[in-house]
Amino acid sequence: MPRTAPRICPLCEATCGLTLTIEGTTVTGARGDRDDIFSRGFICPKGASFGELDADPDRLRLPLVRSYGPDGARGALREASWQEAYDLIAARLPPIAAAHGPDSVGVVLGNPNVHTIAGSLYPPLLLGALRTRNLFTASTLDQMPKHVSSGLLFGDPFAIPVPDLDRTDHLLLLGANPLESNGSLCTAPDFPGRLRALRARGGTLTVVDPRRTRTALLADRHLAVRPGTDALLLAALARVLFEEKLTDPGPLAELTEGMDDLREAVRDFTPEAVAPACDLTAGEIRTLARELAAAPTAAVYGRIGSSAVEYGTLASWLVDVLNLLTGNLDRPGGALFPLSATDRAPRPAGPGKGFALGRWTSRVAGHPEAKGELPLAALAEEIETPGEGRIRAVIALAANPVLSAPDGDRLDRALAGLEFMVSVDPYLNETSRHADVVLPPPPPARSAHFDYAFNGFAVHNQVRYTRAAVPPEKGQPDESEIHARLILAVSGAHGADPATVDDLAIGRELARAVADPHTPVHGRDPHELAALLTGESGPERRLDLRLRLGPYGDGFRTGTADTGGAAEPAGHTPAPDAGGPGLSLARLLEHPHGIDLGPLRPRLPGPLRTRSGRIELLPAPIAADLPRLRAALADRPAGLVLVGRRHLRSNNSWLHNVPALNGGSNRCTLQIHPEDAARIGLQDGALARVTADGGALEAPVEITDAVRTGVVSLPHGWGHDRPGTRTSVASARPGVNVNQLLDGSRLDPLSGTAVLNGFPVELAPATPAPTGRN
Ligand SMILES: Nc1nc2c(c(=O)[nH]1)N[C@H]1C(S)=C(S)[C@@H](COP(=O)(O)OP(=O)(O)OC[C@H]3O[C@@H](n4cnc5c(=O)[nH]c(N)nc54)[C@H](O)[C@@H]3O)O[C@H]1N2
Ligand SMILES: Nc1nc2c(c(=O)[nH]1)N[C@H]1C(S)=C(S)[C@@H](COP(=O)(O)OP(=O)(O)OC[C@H]3O[C@@H](n4cnc5c(=O)[nH]c(N)nc54)[C@H](O)[C@@H]3O)O[C@H]1N2
Ligand code: SF4
Ligand SMILES: [Mo]
Repeated sequence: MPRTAPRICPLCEATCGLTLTIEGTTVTGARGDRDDIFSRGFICPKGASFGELDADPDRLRLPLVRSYGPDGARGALREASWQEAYDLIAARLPPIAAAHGPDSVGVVLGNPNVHTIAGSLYPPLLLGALRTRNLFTASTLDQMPKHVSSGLLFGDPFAIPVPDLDRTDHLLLLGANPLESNGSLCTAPDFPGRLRALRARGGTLTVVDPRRTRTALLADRHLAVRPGTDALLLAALARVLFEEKLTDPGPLAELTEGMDDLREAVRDFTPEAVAPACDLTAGEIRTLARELAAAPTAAVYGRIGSSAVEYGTLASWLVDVLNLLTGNLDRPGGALFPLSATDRAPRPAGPGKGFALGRWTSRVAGHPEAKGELPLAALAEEIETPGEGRIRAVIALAANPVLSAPDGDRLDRALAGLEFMVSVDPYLNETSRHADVVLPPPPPARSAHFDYAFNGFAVHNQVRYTRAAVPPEKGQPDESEIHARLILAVSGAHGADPATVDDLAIGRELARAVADPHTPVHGRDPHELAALLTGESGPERRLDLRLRLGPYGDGFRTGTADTGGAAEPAGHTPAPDAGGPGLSLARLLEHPHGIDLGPLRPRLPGPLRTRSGRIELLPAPIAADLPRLRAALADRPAGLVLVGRRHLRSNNSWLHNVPALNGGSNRCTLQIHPEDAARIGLQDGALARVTADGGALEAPVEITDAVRTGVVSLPHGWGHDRPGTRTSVASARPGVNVNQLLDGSRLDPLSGTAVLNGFPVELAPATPAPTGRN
């Protein structure tokens, strides 16, 4: 008899609720959960393929460990028991750190960590155990510019305002294509529907993108900007607002410092000055600024195409500067700070610790750290370059940097030369094939799901939790246990009960909470509180703890669990004890389709952690980077530049092994405008040779006027043609790795983020073009 079970989709940031159909232990179907309080039945083709992904025969079921020759030479990978796998880690990794210091172990965290409970809860503990400064994550291929700009503006790199999609009158969207990506740093199931609703209620949508994307087709206005120039455009918008006296920060004026300096800083960026560089007209820019100021409410929102670019931090900063200047920061219909159920409960406003950049630098190139991370683009050189502090071992959690980061060939060689490597990954792929131990997490149906990360970027406050829909296979640990045992193995406690890791984490969090006068548990006994936690597992107890101490939590007060009052976060009411939803794990489990915590509300000054306790509009590192942008006013590159793109049926590098998602229009083609194709002599479907400063590749040409002239586009995540992987479907249609065109030297300097969009390329027909035609 088939049964159904709810499961939040882990495949993108939209976090849709799915209803899985399960026969025995097999997922035979997935549809949108109409009762989900947030996604209301929305689903996309990836979510619909959940069963196929879950049952992928290439997925690893058992750990792989490497055999070594008598001389210690690295041999092949073979299946092994979990015990053998952890034993090998415990035997090999700690001695490397002991002999060469903590920095000799590098940690790489990939994107799926933000989609799993394990990836949200355990990496901080792993890093604490290792004490390495060599941390590299997908953020430096993605949103690090936003963390840096938020850190500088608001004092907290996680204080990221999200556009109030459902209430705004005017959305200016730059470098995002939510009709394919379903949104990012803006968790909104059915983003397309929400954009259509914006249009339907008379709102305005402007899309800035060098490609006429499906999102652009939905817009009132599409500006096909020249790639990499969004910061110029945004600076010009600010310039117009000042010049035409259209700035009106409202109540935030009191809370802001640096307004006069900001006005001076953008003075040179007149629409006339930036227009030629952006390839827009000054009139278009002025109109945009006036409309932004005139709209009853408006939100500016920028994502990957304005982030993983040359001036990514400046563009990310200007997005919020514009929201503030137009009075839209922290007001309904504008851009607001979400308050998730596992955030720290709001506390009294006041000066904070602030945000510092460059507290240390990378060993080889001297890149400054940002948010405790070094640029992923610098990983290969940190492994290859001899000397003290060289990375000799790597732990990669849910990461495939050989495809996702610049110059995968070099990284490929570097990883092959490591003394030891561990991957926690369900696939034997381009990166994990270098590991000495691969630890595979169970398929998603067998994992519980909670969105620690994305609830904090959601357009509506809500909370949902789904337990594993299918029980684990005998002997298969869940990913949290894998992480916990890995932590024990690297920290000299190999073999201890993995629950000790959770107990330690709970003990630490409770000790902090009871010592903090702003928590409801101040002064209470942490042991008594720990004993009150419920849940079937360590990670569930940890979730219970976060929920109960969070802004909507029951605060471990007895008798509050049944108040049933409105979902009012504690910190928003004058008296935090006045009630609230009284969240706890037990309470959440009573609501399998989630609990609505209400629309986003103004929260400032609450989120501010700057040293001044105010919004610091023109932080020094930003001011110091502006001359670089000023120099770009003179840029008029004549050649072609390359930008990326996403497809609805893709997910970075790792969904190409699901047959239903690989094929059709989801192809690794080089999109080029007909005029450019004709000039270079490229034929549709023929191979083009693409050359850039990092290398060359050949890709099939797709001629389309959806991409503007002067720009070509290749998607990332392809290039599945390396030996030694086990991804049969992906390997049969490998595509090419766009990141092979990069050598890792192009970075946004403040954030260390790789410039993945808007870098120069040269094109030629891969085979001599037939003459006498066209
Ligand atoms: N040129 C170009 N390059 C880009 C981008 C671009 O736009 N253009 N985008 C960048 C962005 S935004 C990102 S986020 C990065 C992503 O970069 P990565 O995080 O390195 O890449 P992913 O393809 O997301 O793969 C992550 C790995 O996680 C594994 N995995 C999947 N599910 C799980 C799980 O539940 N647990 C564990 N342990 N592992 C799992 C997959 O098998 C895969 O090996 O790529 C970046 N690279
Ligand atoms: N289907 C699917 N969904 C995904 C992913 C996926 O791989 N596939 N990946 C997930 C991840 S990790 C992330 S970070 C998000 C990203 O989510 P989005 O930021 O929405 O990513 P994209 O769809 O790549 O859209 C970026 C757009 O920027 C444009 N662009 C490129 N360069 C420039 C520029 O210089 N200026 C401007 N204005 N635009 C530019 C590109 O043409 C592209 O349309 O998507 C997530 N969701
Ligand atoms: S939009 Fe994202 S979360 Fe929703 S079903 Fe598709 S992949 Fe899953
Ligand atoms: Mo990403």
